[in-house]
Amino acid sequence: MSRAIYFDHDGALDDLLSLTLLTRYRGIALKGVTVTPADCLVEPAVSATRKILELAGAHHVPVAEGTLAGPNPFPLEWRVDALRADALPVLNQREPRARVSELPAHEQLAQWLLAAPEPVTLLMIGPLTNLAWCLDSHPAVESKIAELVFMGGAVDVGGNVDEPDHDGTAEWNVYWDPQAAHRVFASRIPITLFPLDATDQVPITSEFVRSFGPHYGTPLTDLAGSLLAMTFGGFETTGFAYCCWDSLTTSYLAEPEMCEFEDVRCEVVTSGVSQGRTVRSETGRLVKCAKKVDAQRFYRHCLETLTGIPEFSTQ
Ligand code: AGV
Ligand code: CA
Repeated sequence: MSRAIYFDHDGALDDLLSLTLLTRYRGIALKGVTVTPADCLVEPAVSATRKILELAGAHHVPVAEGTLAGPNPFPLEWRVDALRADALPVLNQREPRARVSELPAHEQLAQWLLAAPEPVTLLMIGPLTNLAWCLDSHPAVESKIAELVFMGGAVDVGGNVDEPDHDGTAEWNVYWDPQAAHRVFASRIPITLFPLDATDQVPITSEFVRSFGPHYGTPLTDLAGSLLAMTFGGFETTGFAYCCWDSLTTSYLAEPEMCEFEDVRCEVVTSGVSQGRTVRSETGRLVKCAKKVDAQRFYRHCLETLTGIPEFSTQ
């Protein structure tokens, strides 16, 4: 029996790589994808999502476009990456068939969850806006989620928000809509968190990207290698390395032993110069927090998943 997954992403290069991985995992039934208009231009992000599903033979998976926005927009320089991904030749070999929902993402997500026969896994690798709306508008959604796997936060390390009037302690997915994260943390949904504490350990290195070269010619490895190559240049221009934030989080669904976890009590700061910070607090809610990663094993996992060659060694 495969496990039902609903997936919400926000269209960055790492999100699209995550979708590509997800389509390859055995034992997982991807039931629906929602796109949050956060770290992307939503139209090309939805388009690229449908094209990836087409390329992966998963055009039966429906997609819903998000319309709810948080208060702190992402830099436009990052959001345009979705245009570049959507234009990649490997994604434009034929028309994508995946259906786009008539409902906006938040309403569609609620409908999917309410209709689920058993509690499901929800993977969210962008802000939590859609889920927060579901919890407020359809309280019965809460008991339909067996586990929320979320990329976000920075617990014992610095954040990645570099904006005026902010102290830099927050991670972007929480910062985009701090109130939404606060709402989800106030629920009783079990949360498995992949904060920067863990994802800082898997930067997109030149070695990792080049390891896709020998597999050139198979569509999914070509796609993944291209998405990864497009992340380069960030460190040189901003001082922040692009990491496998979302793809590490996604890989947890296939290989949960790749990380070590700590049960942490924390809360979300919703206003002021630290808004979006996830801070340890004795009165905070318990989350299962990824802290240590076997980075080499993760890089190998990506290559093996996408090439279909088990035990492939990057040497
Ligand atoms: O904070 C990490 C989140 C992840 O979900 N995103 C990127 C991943 O999709 C925001 C982000 C932080 N730094 C970035 C980001 C950067 N340098 N470029 C693009 N997005
Ligand atoms: Ca993301």
